[in-house]
Amino acid sequence: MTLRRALIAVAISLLAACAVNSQVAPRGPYRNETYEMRQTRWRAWRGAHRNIDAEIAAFLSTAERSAEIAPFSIWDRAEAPEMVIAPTGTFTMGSSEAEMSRSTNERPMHVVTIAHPFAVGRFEVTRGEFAIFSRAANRVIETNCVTDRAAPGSGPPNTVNAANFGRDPQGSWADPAFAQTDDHPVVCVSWNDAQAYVAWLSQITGKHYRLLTEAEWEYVARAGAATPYWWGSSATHDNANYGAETCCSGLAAGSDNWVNTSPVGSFGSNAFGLFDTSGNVWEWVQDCYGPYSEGRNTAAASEPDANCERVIRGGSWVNYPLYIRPAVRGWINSNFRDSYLGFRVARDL
Ligand SMILES: [Ca+2]
Ligand SMILES: [Ca+2]
Repeated sequence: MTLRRALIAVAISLLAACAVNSQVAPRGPYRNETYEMRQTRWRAWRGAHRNIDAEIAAFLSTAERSAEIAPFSIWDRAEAPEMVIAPTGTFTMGSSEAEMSRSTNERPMHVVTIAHPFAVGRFEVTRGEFAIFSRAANRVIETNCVTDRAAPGSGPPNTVNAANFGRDPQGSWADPAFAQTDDHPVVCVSWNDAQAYVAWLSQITGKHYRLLTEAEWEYVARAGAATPYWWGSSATHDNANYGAETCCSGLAAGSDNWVNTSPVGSFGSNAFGLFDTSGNVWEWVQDCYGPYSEGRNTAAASEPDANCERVIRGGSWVNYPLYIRPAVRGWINSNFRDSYLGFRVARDL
């Protein structure tokens, strides 16, 4: 084969690979769904669950809940996120010696009991869901989110502190410097924004929505798994949206077709029926950051100081594989907004 023919063959195979990739790209459940379509879908769900409180009570009063039981869904309002019930149980929080590159803040491993069942968002809160809230609550769209607009494609550094990733005068959840549709996770929202969101959800539903505690987050992210990732021992772009192998940029590879955020639910769910706990966007939790060695962050939310730095979990589209392990702990100021940082909600039962 001549060099020219060989180059053409390579080009054709690359084009074919791209075409196949785009055809088989997994898509989230909300792809191209308008708000009107969402309302229709919710009305159908609601029609089949007219007495959801009784259904929940019956579900909780039957045999001991376990990870083997299919997730039980709750969807309070068309505006609200879809939730699943997390079973009660006991798990080991933190990472084992097998996770060679782990940070010292993942130690010591310790047993945590989740004594009360609660509901948790099946997905990260989407941009569409946050937009509904923003309009309904007449929120100002805050800018100065940290993005890579000034150096597109360079990505933020592979830390949660983003020291050389710039404050963006245009950057906001409505414009995080990369393309998003309504089914992507909302980014550029602070912990304080997340608090306003759950307060609004609580108001419109009459139920108590909140952020997960840090222990609850790791419990539902593991969903019974004691391995470094919920699916096993090795990172794979077939199970999560994350970045390059080395610091610091987004990467599309395998079933992960996205350099930035992906539509929620584009990969498989864990045993509790949750999507994207690993990667896509970091997720705010309720707790102030603190070492496990002081007994902090191990059961109820640890909040010794209202102005503390809050914990973020799960890693994101820009992080390398180590950072999307369920044991990884990040922390950052509660008014910080970043294009790799969003959240997931919990609801008391
Ligand atoms: Ca990716
Ligand atoms: Ca996530």
